[in-house]
Amino acid sequence: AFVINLLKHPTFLDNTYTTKFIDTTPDLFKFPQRRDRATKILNYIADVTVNGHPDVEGRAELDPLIKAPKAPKNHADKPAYGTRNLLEDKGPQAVADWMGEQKQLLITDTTMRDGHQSLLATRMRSHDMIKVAEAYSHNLPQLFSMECWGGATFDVAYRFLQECPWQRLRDLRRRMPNLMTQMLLRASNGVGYTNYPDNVVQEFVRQAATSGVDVFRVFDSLNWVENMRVAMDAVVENGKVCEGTICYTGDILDPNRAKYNLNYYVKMGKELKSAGAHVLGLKDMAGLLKPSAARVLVKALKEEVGLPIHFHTHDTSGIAGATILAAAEAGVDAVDAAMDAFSGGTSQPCLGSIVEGLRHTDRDTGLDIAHIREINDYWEGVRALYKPFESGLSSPASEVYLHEMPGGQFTNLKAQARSLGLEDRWPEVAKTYADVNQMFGDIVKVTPSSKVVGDMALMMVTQDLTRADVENPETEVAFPDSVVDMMRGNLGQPEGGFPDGIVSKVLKGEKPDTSRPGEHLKPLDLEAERAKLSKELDGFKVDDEDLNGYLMYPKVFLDYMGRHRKFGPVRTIPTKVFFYGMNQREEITAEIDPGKTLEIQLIAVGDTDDDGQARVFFELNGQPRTIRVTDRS
Ligand code: BTN
Ligand code: 3PY
Ligand code: ZN
Repeated sequence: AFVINLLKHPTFLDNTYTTKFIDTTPDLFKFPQRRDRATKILNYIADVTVNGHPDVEGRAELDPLIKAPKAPKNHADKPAYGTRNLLEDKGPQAVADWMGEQKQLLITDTTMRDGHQSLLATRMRSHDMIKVAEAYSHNLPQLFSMECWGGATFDVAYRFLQECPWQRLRDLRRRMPNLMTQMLLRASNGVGYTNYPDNVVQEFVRQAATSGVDVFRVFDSLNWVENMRVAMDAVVENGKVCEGTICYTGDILDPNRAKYNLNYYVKMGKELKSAGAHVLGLKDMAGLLKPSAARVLVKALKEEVGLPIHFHTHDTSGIAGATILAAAEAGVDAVDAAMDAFSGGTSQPCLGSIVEGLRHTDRDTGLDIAHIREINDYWEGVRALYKPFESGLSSPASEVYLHEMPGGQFTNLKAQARSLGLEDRWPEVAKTYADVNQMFGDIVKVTPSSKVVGDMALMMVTQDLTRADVENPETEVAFPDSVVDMMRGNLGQPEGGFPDGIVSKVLKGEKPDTSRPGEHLKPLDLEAERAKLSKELDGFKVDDEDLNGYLMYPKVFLDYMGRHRKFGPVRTIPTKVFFYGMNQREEITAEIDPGKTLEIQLIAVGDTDDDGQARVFFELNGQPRTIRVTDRS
């Protein structure tokens, strides 16, 4: 039972695990705090200074002399005309047509989404993104898009960073008016881990488009196009770029993996085109597409589907750069890369090196390498601030061809295995993950289906069960809830369906529902949900962004609101202070509204008195302020 509970814990949901469980504090939102925002922020800083932050406790320490990095200067008077301007002027089809006409390889920068999701357990704060956004818009206006939203970033923002993901989106959008923003959307799973009612997905897309997303990369975790239509239609209806996406798994060149052969991908590409995709996404979430396979696949998709192709991969194996160059030779239109300091390993290949690799060829990207270096210097400084969240993977891993784990899951699952005492048995976990995949019928593994396979593999290794044991009708097996849920059909259907044998063993004879989950999930009464939420928050006026956050993650959102009432807009303080508090005599600023800046200096931390209260002395805008906090240290 212990194992099963652990697997259900939210910190193990996906890429978000780091070190230990954090007690959420549901009682906070029952006591509305009426203090002003400055006082709330001082309370937060005092608390972290005295008690530390649970998320970084016991983890690698920062360099004591570390400084907040500074963003480079703008090298133009104003942002040059970019893809976002084209989208605004002429619409999404014009963007797709333009892509197809370009000779240069178009580049999406993933640093603000998949880069840190894959390398730093998704912990990058908005503060560190916003500071460099203007430099991007002025200095790299030729970028195709900035991937900066969706995937795991949505819930991690609320859950661990104590900030609103919608505000992040608006803040970035405003500072990069010429560049398209891009998000990763898990189709009917929204930015969550299970299928939502159709109207919730539609409402989420509408809000994301309104708050600032331009390109929606829509994928389904089982590659079931039927289950992508609601999300794709919503993107098209909102006038945004719909990147209907194939998730790549297996190996098209391997005759033993014939299920996912060239025909399979071409057929899916055509289905996505008929479903309204403007652009065809090719998402290699584990980094399995080998260079020679990329040549064949990209050429076939270009010729037979006829949409511009946007390729995404991960460098887990160490040869993804070669795959990108092969795809470029075969005519791929756009590729994803992460800025150097956030590239390699389970993240995307290195942006600067791809740009240089294509210099003086007919696919020259046109991006200024000196400007890239400057922005990258900034990112190097940012990465150092998040040292406690480093996964520690120090070299390429050809093992990925065995287990096929997505970039974001690989290091996460390793950390989970470690915390279950299975560190020495990692090779078994990797092999079992591959066995589970075969037992489930060889499925696409990407959030959320990858999490199901991971849960099952960890359960089997912990309980010393082999695939044969699980499949043996004589053996009693307690399956993880996520496995039961998937076999019931709640994530939809994989190519060829789940094997009957495993379905009946998991469901103990209960019949699965193989129809599209959205067909039997009743639409939610959104206004009733808004009223319910407002009531839970003592009459707080719930806007559409808040409502959408709550619909995706009810409990996470409520916990966030409770802490927000207590601590205020802590997204405005520097990252080092957010995780470590302040040193004596240190001074910071926090811009809580445009033009309204707090100047905060920590004067001293007093002794803790008999009733366990510590006094922390500040100067706030030059005025002395004393904050009392409970010393829990
Ligand atoms: C959580 O607790 O769910 C998320 C982490 C937020 C913790 C910070 S640390 C300083 C401050 N004091 C608390 O009790 N919580 C916040
Ligand atoms: C996500 O869904 O968050 C992913 O990054 C899948 O690759
Ligand atoms: Zn990815």
